[in-house]
Amino acid sequence: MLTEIKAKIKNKSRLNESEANYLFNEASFIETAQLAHEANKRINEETIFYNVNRHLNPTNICVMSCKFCAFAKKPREKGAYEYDFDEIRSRVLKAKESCATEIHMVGGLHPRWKLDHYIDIIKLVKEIYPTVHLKAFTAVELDWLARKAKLSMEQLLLILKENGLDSIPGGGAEIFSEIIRNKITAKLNSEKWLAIHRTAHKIGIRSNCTMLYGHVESFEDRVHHMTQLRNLQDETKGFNVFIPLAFQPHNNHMGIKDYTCGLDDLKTIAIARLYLDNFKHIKAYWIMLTQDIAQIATNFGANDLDGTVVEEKISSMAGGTSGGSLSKDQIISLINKAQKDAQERNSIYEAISTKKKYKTINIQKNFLRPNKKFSNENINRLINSSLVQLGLESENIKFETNQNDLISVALNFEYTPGSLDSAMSAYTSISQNYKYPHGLMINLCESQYTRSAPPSWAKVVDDLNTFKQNFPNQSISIRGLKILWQIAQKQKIDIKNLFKEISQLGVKSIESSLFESESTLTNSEIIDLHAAAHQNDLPTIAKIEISCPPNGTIMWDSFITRLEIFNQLQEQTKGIMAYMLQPASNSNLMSLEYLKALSITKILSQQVTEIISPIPVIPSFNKAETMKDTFFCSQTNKLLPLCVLFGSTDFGNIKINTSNEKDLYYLNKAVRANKKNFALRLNRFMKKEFNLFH
Ligand code: V47
Repeated sequence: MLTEIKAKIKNKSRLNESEANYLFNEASFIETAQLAHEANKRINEETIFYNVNRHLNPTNICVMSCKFCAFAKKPREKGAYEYDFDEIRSRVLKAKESCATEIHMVGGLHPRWKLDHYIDIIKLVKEIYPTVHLKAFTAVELDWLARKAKLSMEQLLLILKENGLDSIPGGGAEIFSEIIRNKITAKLNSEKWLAIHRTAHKIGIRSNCTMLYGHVESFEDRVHHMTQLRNLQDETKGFNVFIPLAFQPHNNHMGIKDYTCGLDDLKTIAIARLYLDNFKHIKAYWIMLTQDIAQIATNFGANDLDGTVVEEKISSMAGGTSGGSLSKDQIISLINKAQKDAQERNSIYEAISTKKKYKTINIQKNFLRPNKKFSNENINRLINSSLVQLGLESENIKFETNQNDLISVALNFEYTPGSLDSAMSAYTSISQNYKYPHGLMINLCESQYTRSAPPSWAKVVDDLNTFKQNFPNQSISIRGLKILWQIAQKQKIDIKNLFKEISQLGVKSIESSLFESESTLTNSEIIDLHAAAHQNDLPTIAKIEISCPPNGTIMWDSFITRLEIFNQLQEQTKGIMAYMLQPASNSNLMSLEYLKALSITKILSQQVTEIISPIPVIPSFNKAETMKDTFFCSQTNKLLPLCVLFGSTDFGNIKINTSNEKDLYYLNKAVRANKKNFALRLNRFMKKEFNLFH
């Protein structure tokens, strides 16, 4: 069916519901994304819109009790508020000072506020800031106001328009399938929602439209929802933009613990771009998606990021982790780093102010690359390719090994030299009850966050011997490649002899630690280190750090150099089991850049077929993790499923010293979202398929 869909898109013919359902359920996601990206470029070229806006929510007091909502409060409930005119005035003044072009104003269905009160608010806004565009009142609020004032919708809208209302936001649409809608809200039905927008369009008020997804609806429900919007748009042409809203699961009554995963977010945006052929604009609302996913979405069909927002309540009260505000410069940078031009717009999508063009990146011509294997042209082509193009290229590379559809993780008991006795007894009790195959990892890095002085080598050897005697069949690995190098220097022994000793002790493999920076090692030092291990039958995991200064782009030169020298070593020794990609410490790396590095690694290094993305343990990727005790919106949920799409085959190591059910749950979810199989990685990167949750 994809061939027919491709042909239809090419001929600009409309997709039907079953084709959209096919895209959700069965089509290759990366091919769908490519189609959406191309369609978007045809419609909007390389331009991504943003606006300078400010949210204003005059009250959260609401007579409705929508299950998904964390914003609404009952009049005497803790946290209920209503702004007086002074409060509103000061917020509008702030909007004016910050040159916001739009105020987005919505609130609860207040039991006592009458139409006159709302009109006074509108008048106040326009009195203070006459040129601002006032986008206000969802269809739900409008319905409530009209009923209270005993006016027809048309009468109400004309009054509001006369007093300063400029357009209507897209809220309250939720999901149009009545069965699902009735499960999550008792607010106006879908027919009424559509009728209100139809009326608005008829009298010249433009509006936006949304879809709340990621709760209890199915893909079919999403397609059905978009069909209704597409039909109305055919009729009126009054919608500015379509905005899919990712469900935020906290502080509400849906009983859902998960945020939407990155793959689902992008799929929804890409399919919306393809299906809604009569919409010029698709918004990736960064507040609900996270900045990282919204940025990626600019390469998957979206052409608008919404705005600076400043004070957001609806999403943040429901557990949104993106923070409520972005400066204009930050939005521009997000867009430019996604290789798109940033264009400020007004509320009806007219361009205002100058466009900020993105700049092509080039590796430095004079950068010293010792084994210059790839041509500069080839590298420049790759680093300037769109993310979706890289995804497609890397997906088309298939390796002969049958391990590639198995996405793995290694489970290890980790021992950091120190208190051997307590570790031995902990290990004995954990491993006796532990239900999955696992290994033993001697972790030479004292703590995850600090680098330590090298431990005494004699002590490490003693500890290793003790473990070996007590657990003769257990597979033992060592983590801390650079520390081994430091140990060899301190002991004044040849690193080769050190590895020989390690090998004789029965250790099976060596890997770098996430927390030791290898950028201080020269290229020849790092190669000597790996080569010495390989010579002693110790395969290694080679770490490649991605450096990205704040406000800069990835330092591709050093990244590519490491890749080239490792690839060359691999041709000689075949000792590298996998590459592990990690942001260098203090790097300000966005998900989009990480994914680019991932697929470029796969494209350029076909001698190493396993690529590790240790997302769950990378602290800089998990800053947003605010709700540790419940489920969380960290990159483990958002980014990890995308890593699989862009070439990752393994998620690194999970410690079994403490409970890791939550990690395993997310890892498994990331694999299944990609329709791949989950495996445990055993000794020397052998994978064993594993069904975690039957
Ligand atoms: O209607 C409520 C949604 C909407 C949650 O028109 C939730 O430009 C996720 O419509 N998780 C209001 N979503 C926000 C809205 C909007 C936002 C940005 C731009 C525009 C625009 C419109 O927020 C509600 C509801 O669908 N919502 N609770 C929640 N827990």
